[in-house]
Amino acid sequence: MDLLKNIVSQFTTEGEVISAQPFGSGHINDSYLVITFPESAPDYVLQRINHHIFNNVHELTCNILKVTGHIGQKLLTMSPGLHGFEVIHLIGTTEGGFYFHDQDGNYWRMYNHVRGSRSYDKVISASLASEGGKAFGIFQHLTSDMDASTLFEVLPDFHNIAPRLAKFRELVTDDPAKRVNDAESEIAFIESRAEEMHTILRLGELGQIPVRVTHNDTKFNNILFTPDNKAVSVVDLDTVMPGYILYDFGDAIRTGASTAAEDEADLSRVNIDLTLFEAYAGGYLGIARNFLTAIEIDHLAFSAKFMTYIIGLRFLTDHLDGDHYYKTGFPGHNLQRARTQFRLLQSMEQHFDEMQMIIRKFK
Ligand code: GN1
Ligand code: MG
Repeated sequence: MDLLKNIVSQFTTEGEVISAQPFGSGHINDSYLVITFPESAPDYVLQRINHHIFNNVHELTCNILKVTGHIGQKLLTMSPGLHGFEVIHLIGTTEGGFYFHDQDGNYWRMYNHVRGSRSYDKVISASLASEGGKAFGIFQHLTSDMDASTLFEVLPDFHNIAPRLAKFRELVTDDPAKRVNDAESEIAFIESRAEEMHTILRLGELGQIPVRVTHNDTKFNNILFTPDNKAVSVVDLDTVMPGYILYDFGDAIRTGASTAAEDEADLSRVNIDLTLFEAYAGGYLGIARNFLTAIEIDHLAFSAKFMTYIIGLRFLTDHLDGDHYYKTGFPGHNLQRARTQFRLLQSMEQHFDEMQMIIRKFK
């Protein structure tokens, strides 16, 4: 706590810190909710950025400032706040920057905490899913007039299937952690769908889908809700970069329209929930159909399969590599996460025609 208090004192915060507790369920950065006194002072989210993964904290911060500045400006000048939407903002340091580099080499930054807001690891109702869809629809709408090329590519090729598969195949060959034998069926699962999963990459290479400002980590728990479950903001802006909109839709469905958690061990509980899918898609397209192209809309259902595949691939890759990338809670956690993704993907495959029909309804 003293360490964290000392870090907080590097930022231009209001009030006195009364607690700083681990916050959220991210797999990469360490986050703390900082509560201050008096109650009228804002609360904050303090984060230690994983600089082994995000190795250009300066450019990453510039991206966040650009995007939050752009959205903040638009919210000020637009019809009285789009559905009450807010944008989070970085807190300045006493030195005039937006991150603090400590003596041990750690990078820290702070955001305001949206008062009274909460997130959901599990979607509890169709209306929550619909609100979530609206939130990312609004985020993308408000950034749709930004020039994506002004943003730095923080994690190059983040959702690019070709280098992800190449790295995976290299590990299958080298087998550094001696785990290939026990993952044969998962490896075969990846290979059996590898060809189909180049679809979005090819559309991009042919110029058939535009590069836009995208969030790239649209897990459902990155959406903030008010106490009465209205979506109020989106968080986790580290991976905001140029990208394809399909990635953002797909990852939200992977996490927001599944009947189970990302690492559910009982695979019989893992399915696509078409009611949640329809609700999210309806909330999202209610806003996004105004700026998406027909080709983008036609691939939304596929994007859910794609993101479930590529995230499963990344979990499996990290498992074969010996668990260096994601935080894990127990041995074999990454393999379990991968299996859950593959089961969810199979369920989407079984219901793919229905998913397509649902999207068509909102077109
Ligand atoms: C990581 O840390 P978190 O939960 O925000 C990952 C995402 C994955 C996600 C899977 C920078 O996000 O790409 O979708 O785990 N972020 C990074 O749960 O790799
Ligand atoms: Mg993230």
